[in-house]
Amino acid sequence: ARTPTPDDKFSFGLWTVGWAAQDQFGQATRPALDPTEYLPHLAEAGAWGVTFHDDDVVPFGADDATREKGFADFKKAADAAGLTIEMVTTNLFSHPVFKDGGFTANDRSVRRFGLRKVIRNVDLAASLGATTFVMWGGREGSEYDGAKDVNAALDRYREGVDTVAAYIKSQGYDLKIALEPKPNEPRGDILLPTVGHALGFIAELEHGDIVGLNPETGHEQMAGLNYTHGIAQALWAGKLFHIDLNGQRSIKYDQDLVFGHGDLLSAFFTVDLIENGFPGGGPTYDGPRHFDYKPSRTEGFEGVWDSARANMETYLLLAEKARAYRADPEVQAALEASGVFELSQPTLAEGESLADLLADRSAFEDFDADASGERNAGFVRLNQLAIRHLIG
Ligand code: GLT
Ligand code: MN
Ligand code: MN
Ligand code: MN
Repeated sequence: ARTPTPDDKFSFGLWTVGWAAQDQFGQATRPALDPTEYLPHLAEAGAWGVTFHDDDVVPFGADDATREKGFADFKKAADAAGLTIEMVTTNLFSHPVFKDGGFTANDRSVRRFGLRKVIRNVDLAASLGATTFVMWGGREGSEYDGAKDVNAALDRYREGVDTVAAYIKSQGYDLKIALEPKPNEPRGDILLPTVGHALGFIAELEHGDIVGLNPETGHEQMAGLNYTHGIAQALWAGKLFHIDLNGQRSIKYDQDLVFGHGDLLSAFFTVDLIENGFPGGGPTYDGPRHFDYKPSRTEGFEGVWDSARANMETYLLLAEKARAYRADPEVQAALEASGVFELSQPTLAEGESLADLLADRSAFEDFDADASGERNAGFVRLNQLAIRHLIG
């Protein structure tokens, strides 16, 4: 159960294992290989899928012939390795032209250029059979509050996403857009900083039915937020279209560690939710288990493949633990005793009106709030059972 199979639907961004480890302070520590060279290694490690930005495969500004050949070669290599191209995304952040954003740059000509780049990439994604189109707006934001009209920026963001979504529909592509929130880095502050902000944005779209989320573990945790709760609310809203799993230790720069190498207990409950669903039932996630991590700068190629494997192994180990946790009668009894299942019961009975509630003396006048307040919830005991399964 610790050896990944295609059924596990593990996928990797090409930019993860392909990262040459150049950072803000130092040069690359690994050479960049030809994009196609990563694919057999990913497949051998146990991956089922691969994802990429346009510019990961063909350099920015390449002429049409180079571009066509680059993507054709890549598709051929993916097929040969048996890897599915499940998601494609656009680089609207590396070239200096995007220094103030793609869809929300103050400069209108940049926005028109960015939109053209994305539309071209949508055609590519559809032609390669991808079903998710991620939009990470890393440069959509500002360093200085006075330099960005946020009202206008959100109007332009909506205009951009709606234009792309309408185009997808008009072409009949089997493609959904997944917005990826991040609070900061590379911009001082990024628009749509969290899952919640992005859900609020999607509700304002005209074509929001095909727009959902691609939440990344570390991005929520950089904001001090609970990733498992974030994907839970996205699920509840019917908007969990894709996930970026990785590791992060507390509020600091984006670490992109291996999944589980950050907050392990949080990772356990993330896997528990993805694999086992909510305790009381409800919507479930069926999409790729996509990793967006960076092999640490200290690693050579051996470490690149060790770390790729580590993501999948950690996920499978946690899935094993989470299954045992849910199947444990003691856990089930503790969930019951803690009222976790009771939460699925509506607060008003079926057919009960507010007038009925107001007339129910047992709900208020005769209710013993003090006694209720003294009740032991048993949540700590329940959590310790999770710890026992995790490290016992
Ligand atoms: C970039 C970013 C990631 C996004 C990728 C998709 S690119 O590496 O840090 O979180 O998922 O654009
Ligand atoms: Mn990240
Ligand atoms: Mn990243
Ligand atoms: Mn990501």
